[in-house]
Amino acid sequence: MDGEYQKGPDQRTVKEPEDSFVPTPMQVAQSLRRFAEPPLRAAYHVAREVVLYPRAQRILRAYEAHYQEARRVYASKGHTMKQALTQVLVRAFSADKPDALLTLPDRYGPCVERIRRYAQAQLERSACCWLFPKPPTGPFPEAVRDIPAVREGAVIAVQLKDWLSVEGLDELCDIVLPQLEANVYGTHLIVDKVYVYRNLVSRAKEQVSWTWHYDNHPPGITKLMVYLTDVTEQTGPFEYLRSARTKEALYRTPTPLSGYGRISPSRLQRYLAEGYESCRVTGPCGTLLFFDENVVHKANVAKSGVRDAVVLQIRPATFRPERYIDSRWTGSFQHRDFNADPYDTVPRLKEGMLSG
Ligand SMILES: O=C(O)CCC(=O)C(=O)O
Ligand SMILES: [Fe+2]
Repeated sequence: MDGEYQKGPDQRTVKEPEDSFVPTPMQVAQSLRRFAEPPLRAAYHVAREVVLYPRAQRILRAYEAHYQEARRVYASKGHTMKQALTQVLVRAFSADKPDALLTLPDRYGPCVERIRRYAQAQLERSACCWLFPKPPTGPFPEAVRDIPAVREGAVIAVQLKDWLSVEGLDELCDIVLPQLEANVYGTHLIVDKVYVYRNLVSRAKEQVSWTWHYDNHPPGITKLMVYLTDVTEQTGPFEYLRSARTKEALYRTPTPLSGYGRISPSRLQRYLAEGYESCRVTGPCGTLLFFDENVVHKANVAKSGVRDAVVLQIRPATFRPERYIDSRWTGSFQHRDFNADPYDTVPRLKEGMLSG
């Protein structure tokens, strides 16, 4: 290994995205066929792809250049990469399994316990949370469990509103992120998003992250997920697709701007027929998952119990942050997934979201 972090996935696992902006003759034919059906919608899709293609390519190039600059800055301060990870894909860590890439020291357990206690208390109070999908507006009773839509199983997840005051997160970052800076990225890192949420037992239709997808973000943006409850097959584990033979996760090349990359049921069937299998990550409270957002994955609705988790979306930075989590560069559910300009670290509200 030459110390280079190669983000590019193993060619064997690369699949072209369904919504790729590089139209193959087949896609062009499909687009033309769509004109004959619901004409306005098809015309909209074709026009959108044509208009967005150069912009999507510019974003990918800008992220790549930004990453190179972030590595130059990190190296210029005398930091060296201790080892390099060729591909992030999906990795699970726990305190009792030593791993050269990431060591979880003794203070990790108490740190997770602090986060767990805080998150659990907040996720039970209606005033502290958003519900997904959003039920008709309140007034809501004080306890989340008493909200009629929750009792009826119409809610999939409860999301914490205030990501900045979660106790223990700074310490979690101080434990994990310096190791990822030195062992994976070779750059300084910032926490771009904090998501704390609970997957509930629900009979609502699986949607967005609860269907098979890849996040479709520029390379270099990854996620750390820490389970805050014991997670079994029943309580809504993280699930991903991997090769049944090599156990390597399935990676999809991103095409930013076209939304999250949904994997259709027929596409999933094809993957399974081609030798991929699904893997549900179970484990005790404190299990830590580090994953590339462009692996094919999904969240699960709990069949019993609940699953609480904190997710940190991280990205390289061209500066050394005083704190990894800071409202100057950290956002949450109400913010856009990523900014088109990699140097723009300000959390930008999603359209239609009010601050706070
Ligand atoms: O909650 C989960 O298990 C997965 C959520 C997800 O899709 C993501 O964090 O990108
Ligand atoms: Fe996702």
